[in-house]
Amino acid sequence: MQLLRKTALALVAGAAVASAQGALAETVKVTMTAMEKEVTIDNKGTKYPAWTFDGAMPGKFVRVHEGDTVDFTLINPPENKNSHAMDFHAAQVDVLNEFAPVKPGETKHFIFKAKVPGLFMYHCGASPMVQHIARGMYGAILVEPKGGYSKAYPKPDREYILVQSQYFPDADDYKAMLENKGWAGSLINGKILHYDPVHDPNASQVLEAKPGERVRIYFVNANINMPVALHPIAGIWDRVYINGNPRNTLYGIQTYNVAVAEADTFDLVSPDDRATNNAIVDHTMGAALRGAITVLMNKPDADPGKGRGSQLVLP
Ligand SMILES: [Cu+2]
Repeated sequence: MQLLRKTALALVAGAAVASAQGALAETVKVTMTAMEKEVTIDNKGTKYPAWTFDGAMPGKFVRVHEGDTVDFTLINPPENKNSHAMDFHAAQVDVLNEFAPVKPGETKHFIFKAKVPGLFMYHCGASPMVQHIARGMYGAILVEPKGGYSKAYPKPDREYILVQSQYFPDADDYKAMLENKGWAGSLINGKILHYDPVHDPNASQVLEAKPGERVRIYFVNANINMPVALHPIAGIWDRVYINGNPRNTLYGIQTYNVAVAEADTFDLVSPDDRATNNAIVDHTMGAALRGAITVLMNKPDADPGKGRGSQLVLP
């Protein structure tokens, strides 16, 4: 009787541990539909024949936790003309299997475990890949570290996602894209000077925070050929988490070079005793002046919703 009771207790204890672990690691279902569809690439309404995930350029922001299983489905509807694919940089799988192209009318399903924390790019890998990325099939996936926030990775007051890419007006000339010829714009979250009313009177959005708040920028370089020299004008990056992983932290950085297909996380803390503005730029001047400038206003009456909840990617 005594032995039976001990065994039962051990089983209960074992089940409790198992369910605690189960509660921590989740399966996150993510479904995307490849859509060949026109989008707007600037603040005045210029149209572009994009290829997209779910009709938006960049595709939606995916946020999971280290240890989660991502259960992914890519739908390529029959009305599309091209094969498409999904390549999550956060996955460790088989390029010839999970990342294989999906023909129009077909659907692909795969799962992967997000084992490495950080910020990662995702993109379409169908051929010619240069064209599928240049036409808009890219986005960001954040794998939050298992330990959560800590001294090494403080909780931010605001979070924003910025994805930079190159705009090639001739959407069919993928050879020019390969040679970096004819790129006419730098897109931030899909638009030239998206959040810069200083240089574009048609821009209506800026990032906002209160003075002294810790603003976390999740930055993805989805360019075709060019690294990004990310610099916060009138500020200094308090921290740069290389690949978005708190184990790779740099402090007090003016400019950080983000390689093509790299994603890094940047913390900026403005002075707490006055209102200020920063311009987050690709200091590569040809890219900045083609559209890679983003204004961050640090002011006491900052919109409380911006950089929180559903407003991490501003429209
Ligand atoms: Cu594609």
